[in-house]
Amino acid sequence: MPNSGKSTLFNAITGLKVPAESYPFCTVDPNIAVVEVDDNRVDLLAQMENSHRRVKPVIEFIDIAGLIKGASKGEGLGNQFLDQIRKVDAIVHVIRGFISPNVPHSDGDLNPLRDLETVELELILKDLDTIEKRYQKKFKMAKSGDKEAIEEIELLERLKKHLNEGNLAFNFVKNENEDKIIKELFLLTDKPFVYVLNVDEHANNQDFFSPLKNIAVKRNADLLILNAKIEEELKEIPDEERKEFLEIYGLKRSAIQDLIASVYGVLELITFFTVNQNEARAWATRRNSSAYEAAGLIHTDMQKGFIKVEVINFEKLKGFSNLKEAKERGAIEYHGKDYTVKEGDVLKFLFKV
Ligand SMILES: Nc1nc2c(ncn2[C@@H]2O[C@H](COP(=O)(O)OP(=O)(O)OP(=O)(O)O)[C@@H](O)[C@H]2O)c(=O)[nH]1
Ligand SMILES: [Mg+2]
Repeated sequence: MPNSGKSTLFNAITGLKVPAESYPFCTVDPNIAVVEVDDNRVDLLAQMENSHRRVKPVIEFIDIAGLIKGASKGEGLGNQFLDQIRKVDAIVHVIRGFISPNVPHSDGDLNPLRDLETVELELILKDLDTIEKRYQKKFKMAKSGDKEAIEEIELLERLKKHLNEGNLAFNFVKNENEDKIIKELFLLTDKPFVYVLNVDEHANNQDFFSPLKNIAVKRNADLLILNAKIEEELKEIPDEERKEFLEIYGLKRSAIQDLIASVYGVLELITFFTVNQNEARAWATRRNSSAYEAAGLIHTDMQKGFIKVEVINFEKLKGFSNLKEAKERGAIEYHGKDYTVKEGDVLKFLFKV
């Protein structure tokens, strides 16, 4: 929604901004921030192996304008932003939980659950439009007896019913083949969500919390409570004064890293590492990726010429002074292409060029 604190949170996030030039995929755009995912395991690995560089994964955040009632029918600025939503992997839905007479609320009073439902309804309605268009197209083909079209029509009918009942496409139970068909529709609600309730010190957050928690559980989404304004101010505060500043508000640490962790979680990402003299690096990959897929993230040559992978988990490696010692003591495992990469694995790919 407008005035829920999206840009405020976005500005807070950009406190962790890394120079966009280092990431060639990043267009220079004031509404896009490339943020490093902090992971001190990279620092420890770099120390251990005397690496020159440290590289951490990044997340690209895009700040869009608020959606209002009717956005799916072109009301407000929202429409052009619906297309931006289509391109992302996950949605951080910022919900207003602060009272401020100076900041108008487009629907009057403070009501986080209603706001959440208003915005999601627009996304759902837009998805229903998309499904309907596809349905009409396939309907003609189904009538002429096309077997695949008949199956798809049946799927689209079930999906329509699911959305009409107020559910997100993300929560639709589907098999692999159905998932492939649905992915082609690029639905707005077929993505993981993180809900952020943006509160301030005056609002009674407990009242809002449990209805939001219920819906988050139902959606399989994550829910965070934070104060975007404090997070934004925190950005300007020198490191040595931060602790004291946070204590004034009864906070232990900034919530931005929690937000990044949530995004990681809903995207089902895990971290693995590679390390040599040149660089210590953390990589993000989907849970249950194979070693072969992980190699492909790094380089296609590495994937094509894959021979085997040396594996030691970071937790185990910590017990040695470096990789060389771990190897001498027989702590390194060797696996093939099908090895399932685990959170915290330190990998070395052996490949022929
Ligand atoms: N009191 C208070 N004000 C806040 C808080 N978060 C944001 N604001 C204020 O609310 C106003 C709107 O915040 P924005 O971050 O611009 O809202 P937005 O969601 O980006 O709004 P649109 O871009 O119009 O959709 C600004 O004046 C913020 O300073 C908060 O936690 N407490
Ligand atoms: Mg904004």
